[in-house]
Amino acid sequence: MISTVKKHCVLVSAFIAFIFFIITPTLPLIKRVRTSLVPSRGHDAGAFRAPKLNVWADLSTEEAEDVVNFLFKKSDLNLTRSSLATSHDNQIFFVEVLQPNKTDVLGYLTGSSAPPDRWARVAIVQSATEEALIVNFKVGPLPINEAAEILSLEFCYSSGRNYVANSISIQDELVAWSLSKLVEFSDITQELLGDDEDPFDPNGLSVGGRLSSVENGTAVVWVHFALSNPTGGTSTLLPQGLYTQIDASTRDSSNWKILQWYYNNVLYDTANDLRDAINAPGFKKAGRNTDGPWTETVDFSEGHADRSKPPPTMIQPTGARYHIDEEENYVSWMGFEFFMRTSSDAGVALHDIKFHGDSVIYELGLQEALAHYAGDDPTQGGLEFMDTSFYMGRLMFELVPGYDCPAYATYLSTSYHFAEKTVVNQNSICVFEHTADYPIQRHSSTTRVSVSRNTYLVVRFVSTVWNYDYTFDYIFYLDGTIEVKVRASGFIFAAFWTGNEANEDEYGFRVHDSLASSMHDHVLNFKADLDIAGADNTMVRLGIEPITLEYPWDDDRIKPRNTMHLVQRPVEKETGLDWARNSGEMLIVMNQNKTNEWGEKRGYRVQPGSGIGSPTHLTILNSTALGKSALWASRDLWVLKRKDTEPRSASSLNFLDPWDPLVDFSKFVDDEDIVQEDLVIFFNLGMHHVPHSGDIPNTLMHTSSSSVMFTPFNFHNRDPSRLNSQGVQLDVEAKGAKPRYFGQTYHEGVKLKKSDLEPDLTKFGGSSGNVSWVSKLVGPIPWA
Ligand SMILES: *[C@@H]1O[C@H](CO)[C@@H](O)[C@H](O)[C@H]1NC(C)=O
Ligand SMILES: *[C@@H]1O[C@H](CO)[C@@H](O)[C@H](O)[C@H]1NC(C)=O
Ligand SMILES: *[C@@H]1O[C@H](CO)[C@@H](O)[C@H](O)[C@H]1NC(C)=O
Ligand SMILES: *[C@@H]1O[C@H](CO)[C@@H](O)[C@H](O)[C@H]1NC(C)=O
Ligand SMILES: *[C@@H]1O[C@H](CO)[C@@H](O)[C@H](O)[C@H]1NC(C)=O
Ligand SMILES: *[C@@H]1O[C@H](CO)[C@@H](O)[C@H](O)[C@H]1NC(C)=O
Ligand SMILES: [Cu+2]
Repeated sequence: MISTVKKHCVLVSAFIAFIFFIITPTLPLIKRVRTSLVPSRGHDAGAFRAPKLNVWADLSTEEAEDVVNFLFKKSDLNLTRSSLATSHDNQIFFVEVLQPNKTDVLGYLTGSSAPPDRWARVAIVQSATEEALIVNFKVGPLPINEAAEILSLEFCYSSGRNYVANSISIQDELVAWSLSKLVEFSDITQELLGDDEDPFDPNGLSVGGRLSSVENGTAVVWVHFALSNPTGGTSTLLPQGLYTQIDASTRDSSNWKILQWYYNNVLYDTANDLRDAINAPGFKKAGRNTDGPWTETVDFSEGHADRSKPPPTMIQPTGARYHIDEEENYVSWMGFEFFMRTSSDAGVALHDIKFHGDSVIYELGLQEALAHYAGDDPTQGGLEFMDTSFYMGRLMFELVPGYDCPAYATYLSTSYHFAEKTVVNQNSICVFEHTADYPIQRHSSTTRVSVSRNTYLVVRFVSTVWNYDYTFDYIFYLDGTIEVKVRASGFIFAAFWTGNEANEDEYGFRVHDSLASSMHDHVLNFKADLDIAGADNTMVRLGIEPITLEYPWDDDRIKPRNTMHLVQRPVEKETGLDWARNSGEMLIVMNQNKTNEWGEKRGYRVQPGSGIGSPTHLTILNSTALGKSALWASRDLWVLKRKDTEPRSASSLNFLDPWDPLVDFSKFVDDEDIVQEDLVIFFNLGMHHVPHSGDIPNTLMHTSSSSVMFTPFNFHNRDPSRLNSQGVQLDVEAKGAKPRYFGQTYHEGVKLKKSDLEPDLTKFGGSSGNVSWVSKLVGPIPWA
């Protein structure tokens, strides 16, 4: 929202998932839609069909509408239509599918029972009552008929509650209050931050808030002043170094107060103290940050001479080799099969991943994406974001063909049902095959060379959470490996640089006039419900360890021998684990009851993938800001017994009550036996992000990536990629080489259209997926 006040214009907006959050006065709350995945190019829509229904699919628009109508018939909910609702009414936040219990799905997948009943889950913003809450219900079974019920939904929350106190209910009022109140301090902002700009300039000052404490659904907030930039979204690079604290710890705004001020490393108890200081001789002003070409993400100037030639690109001259059932969101490629589904908060998850008919993973998906900052000012010092609170699925915007994904990819659309409306995000998932620049296998011998191409399948989506863009990939390799990868780009959330010599470079590095980078940890939690050749599995730690041994065949002169060996240690109880130092331990999930032809237990290894270094966990111990809301972040991964009552490690509402969150992950880790049980691994991707001058204007994806791979380990009798990779064997003789191709070669007469190389982008953002509308609904973009 952009609201202008007289001199010095103060645009009050909010960049933090907290107080100012998603809800804007003129817009409905949240709402959810069925995810329909609609191919738009590159895919031969034949008669390919999934063998089963996608029982995880989100609600269709019709189902969602039925649920909404049903809710409005329940007078005890006392619902107001979102278009009319104020922050003192009850309204529908979102409607989406309630994921079925695995217990009920397994029978269906094995053919022994009917598909489980479909239920919807509903979040209601309950603000008509004295205590503002967000309350969760389940509604069903679907389709809605006389038997349909609305029931409290708490089985999936370790707190045992179905509600959380809603500190964001006061957002609208707080924004309005701040707008009117902060104008009283225009003399301060004008003196410290002012210049001759038009006071009604939309690029004027804005403020954003960070919750510094939450209690009973109300809050104390530190706000900071920044320059706003409605088009470029650069306000996180334009902090102005002035901060003030607002006490909004009651719902009644007549009790709200401006508390302290902070400027240039000095804390002032009141605004008058700051005024006195300003007027005293010798007062030192900090610098300012102003916008300019330095924040532009693109440089259109000439650059290197060779930039004028377009670079090499990937094409798909003979059509797609994967198959997608668009109705059921089911994909088949080179022996892999899986279902896709979306959720409004966590984007795309995969289900029932099989490789050559064997079960590998029942569920693979994001749970939460945390960014935790540190610094010596009141904003950075307590800043953290839990990005599902912004509804990352809904923030999956349209992908740019030819740039985000190859031109020939299949693009799928998703939809969500928020505040009685369906939002469609056009072309927000892409699926494509790609051939790596390196082979998956090669070998030269005296007379023979063999090389196999490394072709893999990618499911990709991008979630833009205000200043940050996360690109998520699920990658499938020909040997049965499955990789989960995240890369971040976008604007850093920078700190104001005061040039304080006492702690120079303690939390980051100076990157512009009065700007410092701000160290932070990214930790993204994923669930992998592994079913390695069946649901009952055991996690084995395979130690690679030094040892001193005597072998009977060794010369007495050199006995004993220093060497190394393998040690297997099954993990017997639920626990957290870290990637071993020097990779001295492999983590392998095995099925003790299924062996390969050689009598070895079939397994999949869980390992850091091809990111920058090992994935990280949270550096901060017992974070003051997070409380108990993200305890999964303290280790690299957790191995737990799967339960219907623990479907998610986190809730998008956890930030509203950090010390008594809806889902307290630590309660999942309760010492249960996990040998040959149905295991779940909650693992973290992450990076310690210490931005430097190269993060200006944007963080680059190759410096901010993290990945975990699931790789077959004795799962097969030999490498299965031999059967599906494509390549050449050369027999080299005196007369020359005789190539023998496996798979097919390209043939003459391949015709390319320009759009195969450079898609027509003039239709981008057209049809139903109006990015600007969606982003306005969501909130983060317009603040920027
Ligand atoms: C229903 O909500 C309205 C506000 O929308 C409120 O004024 C009224 O008191 C509520 N009724 C009940 C019975 O809670
Ligand atoms: C899933 O299982 C839990 C725990 O047994 C149960 O409370 C819940 O009702 C089940 N969900 C559905 C949709 O049946
Ligand atoms: C929150 O509620 C509790 C219990 O009702 C009360 O003791 C406490 O003072 C309240 N805190 C605030 C900040 O209102
Ligand atoms: C699975 O293996 C365990 C030993 O690891 C054995 O005790 C159990 O009987 C086996 N179960 C089946 C169904 O074969
Ligand atoms: C964090 O909390 C744990 C458990 O309460 C405690 O053992 C540990 O000492 C704490 N660490 C720090 C740095 O406060
Ligand atoms: C997108 O939506 C916005 C706001 O509703 C509207 O102003 C704009 O014209 C729309 N753009 C397109 C391409 O439909
Ligand atoms: Cu970062």
